[in-house]
Amino acid sequence: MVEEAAKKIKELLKEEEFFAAVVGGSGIELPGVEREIPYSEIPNMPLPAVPGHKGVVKLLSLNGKKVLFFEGRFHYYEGREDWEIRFIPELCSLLGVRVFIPTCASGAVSRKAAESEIGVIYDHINLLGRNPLVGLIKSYGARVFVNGKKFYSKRLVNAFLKKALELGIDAVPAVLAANLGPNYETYTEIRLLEVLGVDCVSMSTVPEVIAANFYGMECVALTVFTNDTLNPEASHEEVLEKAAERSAKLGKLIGEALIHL
Ligand code: 6GU
Repeated sequence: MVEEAAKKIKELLKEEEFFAAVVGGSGIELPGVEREIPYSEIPNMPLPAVPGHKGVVKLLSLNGKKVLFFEGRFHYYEGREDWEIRFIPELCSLLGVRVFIPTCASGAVSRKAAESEIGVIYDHINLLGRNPLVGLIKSYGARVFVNGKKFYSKRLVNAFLKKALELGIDAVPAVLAANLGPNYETYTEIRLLEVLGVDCVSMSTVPEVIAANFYGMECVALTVFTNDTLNPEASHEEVLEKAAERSAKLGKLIGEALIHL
């Protein structure tokens, strides 16, 4: 099923292999766009249902490095099945992608995150109550017991932090928690997360990192802190404004970092 999708992308883009893949909901712009394919042209590919999630995959060329940028992703809170959550990571592995980078918006839980703009994720807590690898033991055997201590590549975490420093972008290493959603956290849930050592919380990214590691790719995840979870007074406009500004910085950071990886 995913093989058919991979075949189509190779045909349309006239490329056999891609260096890296970036996944985002919306709002990030990356440099070097050469072509773009709507998800609807890719066989068996799920289509985004969240408003503002586009559903296009872009081919970027960054200093000759071919990078795929998936704009539009799938969340468990939409009622998606495990295969849909695995789809983009599995597709990427079939396309020869070596570096897999999901991005997301998140709420800042820790003081460190609340005072920064961007998080370079180096660990996570999966609070989804779901795991995209459930059931795969039937076809893959013991390979499903992926080592969680190696989910985030030290090499990539360090490369992104270093590049952010060079560019004057305010990025910090961060622990991400994923909640199923679709509701945002309660006051007491936020306190719980804080006690657990969480810096930020989202509803995506974590399951994609799990799947990507299963499929053998080197991973890091990046997040823009769009709101301070403990500041309910922030207006929606303020949140959107912050998100746009920080997403622009994240796009710049990703573009620059990928060139030098
Ligand atoms: Cl505050 N919580 C969650 N779970 N996801 C988010 C968020 C908060 N802000 C952006 N995404």
